[in-house]
Amino acid sequence: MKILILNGPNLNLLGVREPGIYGSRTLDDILAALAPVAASLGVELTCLQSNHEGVLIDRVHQALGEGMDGIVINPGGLTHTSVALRDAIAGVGIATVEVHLSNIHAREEFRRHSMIAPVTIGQISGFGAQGYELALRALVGRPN
Ligand code: CA2
Repeated sequence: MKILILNGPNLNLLGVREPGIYGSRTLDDILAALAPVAASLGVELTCLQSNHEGVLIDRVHQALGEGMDGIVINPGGLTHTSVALRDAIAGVGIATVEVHLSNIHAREEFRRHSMIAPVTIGQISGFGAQGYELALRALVGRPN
């Protein structure tokens, strides 16, 4: 299986600022910890973080041509605003799991709504870095 791990705007700041909300691990730390899990599941990971909506959308489109089997995405703030990213995920039809480090349903009102969730197979929110591993296992283990 080939799975794309996408991280959206500002997630490059993980571990550098706001450790109280998002933890003290950097995105590189989180992705490095995911590598042995992926290997044990026989999954090939491709990872991208971008602060640009269009770059994320282009990467989702590219995933279709590459025959990706699934996408794990933390869309960052685009979660709550991006019709375009939602349309891209719906358009390619690749099974996608949405991940959030924090519990978006326990935070400000504007974070409680996700534009992305309705076009995913599920959302994992509030389990910190472990959420990426849970998402990976959910994609690999999902019934066809
Ligand atoms: O909880 C999550 O994973 C979020 O996707 C993180 C986004 C936020 O807009 C979503 O509502 C929930 C923010 C990512 C920004 O991460 C930072 C990390 C360190 C310092 C500043 C921002």
